[in-house]
Amino acid sequence: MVRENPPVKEPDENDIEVGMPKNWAAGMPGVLHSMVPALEHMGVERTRKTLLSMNHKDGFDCMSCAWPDPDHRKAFEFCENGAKAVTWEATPVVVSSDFWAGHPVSDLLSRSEYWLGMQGRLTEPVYKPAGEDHYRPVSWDEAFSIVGNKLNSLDSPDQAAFYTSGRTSNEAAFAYQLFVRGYGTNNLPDCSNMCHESSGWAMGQTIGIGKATISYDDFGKADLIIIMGQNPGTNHPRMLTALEEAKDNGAEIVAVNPLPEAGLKRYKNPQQVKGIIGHGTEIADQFIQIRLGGDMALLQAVSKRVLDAEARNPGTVLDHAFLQEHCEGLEELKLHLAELDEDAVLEATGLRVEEIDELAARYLKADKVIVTWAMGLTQQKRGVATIKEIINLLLLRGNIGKPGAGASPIRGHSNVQGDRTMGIWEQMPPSFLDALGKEFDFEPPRDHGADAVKTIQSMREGGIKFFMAMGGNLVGAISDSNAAEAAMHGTEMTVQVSTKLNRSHAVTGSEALILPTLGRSEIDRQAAGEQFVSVEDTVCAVHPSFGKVEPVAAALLSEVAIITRLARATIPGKTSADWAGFEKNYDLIREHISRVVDGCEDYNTKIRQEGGFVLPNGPRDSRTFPTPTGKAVITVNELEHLDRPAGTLILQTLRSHDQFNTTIYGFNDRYRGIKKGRHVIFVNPEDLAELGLTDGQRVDVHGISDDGAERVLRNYRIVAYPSAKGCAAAYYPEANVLVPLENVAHGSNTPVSKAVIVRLDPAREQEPVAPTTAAGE
Ligand SMILES: Nc1nc2c(c(=O)[nH]1)N[C@H]1C(S)=C(S)[C@@H](COP(=O)(O)OP(=O)(O)OC[C@H]3O[C@@H](n4cnc5c(=O)[nH]c(N)nc54)[C@H](O)[C@@H]3O)O[C@H]1N2
Ligand SMILES: Nc1nc2c(c(=O)[nH]1)N[C@H]1C(S)=C(S)[C@@H](COP(=O)(O)OP(=O)(O)OC[C@H]3O[C@@H](n4cnc5c(=O)[nH]c(N)nc54)[C@H](O)[C@@H]3O)O[C@H]1N2
Ligand SMILES: [Mo]
Repeated sequence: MVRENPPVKEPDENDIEVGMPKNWAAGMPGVLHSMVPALEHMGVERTRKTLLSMNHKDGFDCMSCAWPDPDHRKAFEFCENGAKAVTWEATPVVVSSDFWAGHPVSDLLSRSEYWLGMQGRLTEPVYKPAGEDHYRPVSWDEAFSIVGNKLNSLDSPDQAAFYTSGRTSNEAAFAYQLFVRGYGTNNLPDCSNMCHESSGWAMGQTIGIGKATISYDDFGKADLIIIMGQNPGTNHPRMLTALEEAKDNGAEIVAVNPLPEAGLKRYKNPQQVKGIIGHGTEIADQFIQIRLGGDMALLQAVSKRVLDAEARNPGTVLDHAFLQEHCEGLEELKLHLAELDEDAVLEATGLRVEEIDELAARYLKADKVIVTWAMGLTQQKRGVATIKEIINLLLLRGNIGKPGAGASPIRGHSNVQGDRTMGIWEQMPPSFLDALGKEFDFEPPRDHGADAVKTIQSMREGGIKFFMAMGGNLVGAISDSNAAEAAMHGTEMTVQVSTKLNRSHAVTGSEALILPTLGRSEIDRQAAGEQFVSVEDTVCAVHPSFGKVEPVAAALLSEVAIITRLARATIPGKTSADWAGFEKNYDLIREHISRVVDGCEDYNTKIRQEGGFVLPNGPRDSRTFPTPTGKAVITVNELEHLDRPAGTLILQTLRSHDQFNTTIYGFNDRYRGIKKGRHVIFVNPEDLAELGLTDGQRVDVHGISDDGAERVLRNYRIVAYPSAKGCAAAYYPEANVLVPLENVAHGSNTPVSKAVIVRLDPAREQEPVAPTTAAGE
């Protein structure tokens, strides 16, 4: 079954082809696109076992995003990008034992993320001793004792940090945070720190819980769905089916985005005849092309119009009974918004008054409103305040805690929400720590730990010397790549638990280990038999996930096995945890989860019910708000927007259609008309004219910041693109070199990846440019 790695072909960035962007998403081409690489890489049998069991009730949970499964699952309930994710994981191509001798770390450092990922699955633990440039295979026992000895030699547990990426299962996450707290630190940074942290903060402070207040079925019941700062056609493609159903039921949809994203315009559903041969469904009734960072102003302006309408017709607009019984802070909001500077709103949003009026009219007409959002809102300096304004707007008309209405952050990684529920957070509340300590007879550390940005800052200052990652690619994902890599290089030991190679395996501490692990699609056999794991989706539904294909290598351990064996090598007897028992049978872990994690009582029983179970959620279920006063808090937020010095642009960093975060599947961004390359910057044609630049020209993109450090992306091709005026876009993770580490959102400390001030200079070395043609199908 195992295959040698084929030579990896990378495109020449000078041959990028640029065609017209698409105005529709998915449809049959989407499904076909997904099947071809799967069949090519995995063959018929493995393709059948993976693609056709993904998202089925006895199959595994798709690892591509946290979008929920409807109860009525269909055979096609996977999407093009889900298929890419599973093909990437379940590939039979492996990194062989002799790979390491031929590829020193210095060679890995010169390789792209694409090349690294294409080497195939990691199959055996490897170790790089201090002072050496090569990893070499080691036994599992050797690996655990190297790590355990290192951890026990540190002066303080706070000199270690333990990262988690959001694919880790609930069982592994629970065991991991127990090990880390048993060892003695709360340094548990995670990908969420760079992702929906702003949502968690804003919602926690206003409605008392940082999770969506809707269930899957609410989409079909809504009158109005407002999608802000999110590109579902690429990043949550199955959401388009829910939006189509909502439209069929009469809902209006508004998209707020600086870019006219394909999936927000029209959707061709591959499961319906009209999606295969017809025009598909028009998705957005109104497209609001907002400037980067302008959402806070837009939301305040709409709330002001709602309050004005109430003032004109008292008693008829606001949900007075709801506000009276469940909310506080309305009067302060009224006073604040009465002073709203409409000129500042137009400046911040770049919109016309009529567009804002139209959105307000739609909001006032609708009885049931859902607002969804993703990275366009969270990765902003004022991301927390912006999301608080969403809550304000929803509360005014009682749009929380009733069918068809609510606040819905759409999570990214498939189990990032579950990981948080299980205690992966550097700031878990005392009630959780108390329960954990009681359950396992130890005293958990109480000081808050370091988040992702603080971990890098602490490494730079010599504080954190040991770094372990349960999945992910922190140096690839975090801002200020050069600074982050220098900090990581300065540590004493790095340990990566991974399925495939990435940049974080090349940017090491003086000693480094790679511990390969099973993917979610693979069968997990332990002493007590085949194990399943559990995950939580973006609407708080928890369900089991069963691996289906043979593991790609016999030596692979599950994440749970790696954590429990490491705990035995590092902190035997420190807690009362039966680590060996955990590894044998994950039911034992779930028994503890039942007693420690709120809402997970009888976990082993509930997880075995058909379809799993839904975690309780006070605002959604009963309009109870677990805030200090028991009321939802309407907040007052000072309007702020970005100043853009003359001659500069605001840049957002986003995902192409051919990537999963730092994993690059390919070099096309079909919906945006890009083929064979990623080094492009999308710029509005009017901005180009003002800056004296042209489509196709090569430029160096300079990040402008106060610290005077040089941050530059060289030789990028300009693509004239209908982005909002003054707002450019380039692909993450490459563009991370431009984002200063200190540029973080107020409150959540999330890197501001969607608002970087840049200057474009003609490239130092001019390269020939391929002509613009109509690329794409
Ligand atoms: N195929 C695939 N699926 C994925 C991922 C992937 O990389 N590939 N990543 C997963 C993860 S971890 C996450 S968090 C999600 C990310 O899902 P998204 O948040 O959809 O991801 P981005 O590509 O960052 O897109 C941000 C969107 O917000 C818009 N935007 C940017 N700034 C602003 C702003 O100021 N205001 C408004 N209104 N809009 C703005 C952009 O134009 C873009 O459409 O997707 C998940 N799913
Ligand atoms: N500039 C900019 N930066 C960003 C963002 C942005 O929009 N712009 N988005 C941010 C967001 S939303 C996020 S979530 C982060 C993502 O940050 P991360 O989660 O750290 O990054 P990923 O690229 O998702 O991690 C991919 C790696 O995970 C490993 N992996 C995959 N599956 C498994 C598994 O089952 N188990 C284990 N142990 N390992 C596995 C593989 O080795 C793979 O190389 O990036 C953030 N960074
Ligand atoms: Mo994310």
